[in-house]
Amino acid sequence: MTTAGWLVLGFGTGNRGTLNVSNGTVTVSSDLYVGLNATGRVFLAGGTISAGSIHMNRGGLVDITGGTLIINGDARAIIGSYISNAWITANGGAGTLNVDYNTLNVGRTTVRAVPLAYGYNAWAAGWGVSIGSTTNDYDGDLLNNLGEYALNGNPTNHLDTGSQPTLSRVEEELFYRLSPAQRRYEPLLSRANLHQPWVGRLDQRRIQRDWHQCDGGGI
Ligand SMILES: [Ca+2]
Ligand SMILES: [Ca+2]
Repeated sequence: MTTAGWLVLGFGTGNRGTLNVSNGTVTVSSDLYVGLNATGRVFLAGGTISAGSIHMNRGGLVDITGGTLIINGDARAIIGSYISNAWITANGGAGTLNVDYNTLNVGRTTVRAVPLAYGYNAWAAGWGVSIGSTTNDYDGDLLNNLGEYALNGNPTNHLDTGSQPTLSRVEEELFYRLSPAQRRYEPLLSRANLHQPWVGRLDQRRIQRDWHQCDGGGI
C-alpha cells in the first residue's frame, strides 16, 4: 500500500482508524498520523511501514511485535518521546524497542521490537535466584525445573507445580488435558487413528481391551 501524501488514522472526533500490517510494505510518502484528533491504532507484526514522518497524539498507539517501522531522517527524539508516553510499544508493552538512526537504513530512523527471549534459559533466568539446570528441583516439590517450565509452574514455590496434565477416557478416545484454563483437549488415541505412526509402537490388541495396558512407547 502506498500513499502519495498523508495517512491519517483517527482523523476527526469520534473516528477510529486501525492499520494491521503483518507483511509487505506500507509506504506513506509524507506524514503518518496516528491518532490525530481521535483514536488511531497501528499493529505491526511483520513487514515494513515506511513514512516520511510520524505524528502521534494521546489517542494514538503503535504496537510493534515484528517487522520494521522506518521514518525519514533522525526521528529518535520524537520516537523516544512517544515510547516514553507508551504510545509506541513493543509486544503490548511487555517488550522493548530498538531505535537506530543511519545504521540499518541510511539517513533514516528504524524502529524494531527486540525479539522476546524464550526457551528454558530465558525462563530460568527470570526468577531472581539461580534455580540450576533442567534436572534440578530447586523448590523440592518433586517436579524438576524442566517440568516446572513445561507445565507453567513456579520453580521457586513448592506449592506451585503449574498445570498438571491429566488423561481421561471418553468412550473410545483417550484425552490429554493440556490446560484447564483454556479447556482445550486433544484426542490422543482412538480406534480411528490407531494407525498413525506414533501409535505404531503400541500393542493395539491390548489397547482395545484395556487402555491402561500398553507398552507405552508411543505415548
Ligand atoms: Ca520444583
Ligand atoms: Ca514449584
